[in-house]
Amino acid sequence: MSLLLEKHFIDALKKARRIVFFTGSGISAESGIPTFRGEEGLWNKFKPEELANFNAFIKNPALVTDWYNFRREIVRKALPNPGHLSIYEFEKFYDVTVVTQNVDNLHKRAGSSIVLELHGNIERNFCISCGKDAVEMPEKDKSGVFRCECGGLLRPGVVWFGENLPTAIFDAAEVAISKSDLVFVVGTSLQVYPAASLVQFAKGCNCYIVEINTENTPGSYLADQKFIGKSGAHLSAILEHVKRFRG
Ligand code: BV8
Ligand code: ZN
Repeated sequence: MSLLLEKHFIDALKKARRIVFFTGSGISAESGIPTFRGEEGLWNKFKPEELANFNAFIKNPALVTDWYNFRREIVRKALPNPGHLSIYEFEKFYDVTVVTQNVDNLHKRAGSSIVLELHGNIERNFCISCGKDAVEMPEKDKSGVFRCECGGLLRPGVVWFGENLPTAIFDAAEVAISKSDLVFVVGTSLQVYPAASLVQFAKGCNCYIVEINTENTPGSYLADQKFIGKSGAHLSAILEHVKRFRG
């Protein structure tokens, strides 16, 4: 796809040294991973309150365990798409930091060097009693849950609603944004806080903000440049421009 870029956007790309890509589940949609709030979204069948929180897990560990197993299977079969791969290729021309709300590992699998996972990683599991990470996932026990050697319940290493984000990761995201010239906001509905507050923070740091999304979002008014459309095609097309003047 060829994409006409506004002069101010080209100038910003030419001047930039550091870029942050702030991504949400929309960037993984083209890898076949359902988003959270779209029509086929994960939250449509269940409400976040019902599943992605600690109390739901304690109340019904087998149901929550099955939901994450179902999603892990989808993630394992998924491949990084042109959106993830373009972000990796941007590293040839800029200092790049990826700040993602996604738990699907696809940025790392695409090769990105610095990936800050604000909401954890679905491939990680740890014990709620002794806190140890499970290296190998054991077989489910009779009640349909995974247990640690100590007998404690194993839970996914993701940040649930009502849980704090990992402070060091969130702080590192703010530092990366404060040092960056350009922030791409890709495939996120900006509904979930405090992650969504990073776009306002980027504005306060005078970053040039580029939003790529198939729809408008509550953060669109903050964007200096906005593309309505799929992230895979748009990021690849913008990368082609960069190759022309930086290649
Ligand atoms: C917390 C891991 C402190 C689990 C997830 C204000 C301040 C602080 C907190 C709050 C606040 N207001 C409300 C809260 C509470 C809550 C919250 O934000 N609720 C929302 C729903 C209102 N926040 C929290 O609980 C956070 N913790 O605040 O701690 C605290 C402590 C105690 C008590 C109170 C507060 C924790 C939030 C983390 C939750 N965990 N994930 C799991 O995955 O199972 S969030 C989940 O939503 C995913 O991580 C997901 O990434 C994230 C955000 O969603 P998006 O990524 O944006 O996905 P979505 O489907 O919404 O949008 C996709 C977009 O892509 C769409 O715009 C679509 O148009 C676009 N798109 C689709 N296809 C494409 C595309 N774009 C481009 N190309 C395409 N092809
Ligand atoms: Zn344990």
